[in-house]
Amino acid sequence: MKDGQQNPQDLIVLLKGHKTYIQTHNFPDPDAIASAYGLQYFLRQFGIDAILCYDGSIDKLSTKRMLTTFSMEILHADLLSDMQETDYIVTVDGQKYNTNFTDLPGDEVACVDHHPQVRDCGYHYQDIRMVGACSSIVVSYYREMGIEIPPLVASALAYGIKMDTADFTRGATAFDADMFAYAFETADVEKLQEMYKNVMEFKDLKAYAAAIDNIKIYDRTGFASIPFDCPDALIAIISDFILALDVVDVSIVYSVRKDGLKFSVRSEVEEVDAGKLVAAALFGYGSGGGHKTMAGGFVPSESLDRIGLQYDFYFKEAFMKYIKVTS
Ligand SMILES: [Mn+2]
Repeated sequence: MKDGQQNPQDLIVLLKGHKTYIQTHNFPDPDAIASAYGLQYFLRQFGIDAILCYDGSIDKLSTKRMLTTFSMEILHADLLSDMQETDYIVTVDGQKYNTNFTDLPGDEVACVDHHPQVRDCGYHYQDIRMVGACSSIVVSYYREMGIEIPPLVASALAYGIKMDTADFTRGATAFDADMFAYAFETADVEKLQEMYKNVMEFKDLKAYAAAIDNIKIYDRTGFASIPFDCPDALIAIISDFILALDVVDVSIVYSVRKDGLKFSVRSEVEEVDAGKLVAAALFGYGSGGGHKTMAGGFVPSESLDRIGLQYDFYFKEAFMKYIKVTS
């Protein structure tokens, strides 16, 4: 199947009569959760009752709060023991075979996403568009089918768009702005505002402090290591935080985990594609990928053992080598 916009009617026809799950990428962020929730309500209008699911954890305050603010139910993979191989799965905000996508027993038949496709997943329906937020694509389904978005769902989708585009400053397109406007028309603005209050947890400060403590800047690229296990979403936030420095165009933050190093990479310059950068820099030892502006990666402990104690130095060299070649 080719990338690009699809007719949501085809998705409805495909799923009709099948037990359906909507799966987000592991450790879902607000855009992933909003997309799943928005798609769930959309499909329900056509008699398809989908179950939302994810793997990893929902551990950031912003994502945890979404579940209560918007009254969502999303099941952890551990609770899906009755999922059959014949059940259908729609992957949102990510794709089958991605390193951050657990392969659940069901059949991944469809995908709604805004990340570049790395390999053909054999989807029967795939709507993959290079836009700022997956939530924007979901909003467009409502508009195309002429369905009004109820306030809670509209607020969640508007929040997903705002968060994934960093308030329209990261990877946003005119389409995202249009879809935000469409969702905002019916959104419960108070609920949306609630999501912006008291957003930081006290324990997050430890990760900020560690990153600030050892940040190193080479040639407009900022590196910081967090010497303990830190949730994916928080590493990403710290990567954004370092990118906000006036002397930084590319930020690379990694957290030291029991099973390896978890990377979050950001770029705000055209010459450096964050997805390609992390894939190239980790090549041979781990894996990585993502968008031009934001990406992630992982290097397992076995690989770190091969690199040795100097892995900080190794990765700095690997990232800088790629940046020098491209810029
Ligand atoms: Mn997204």
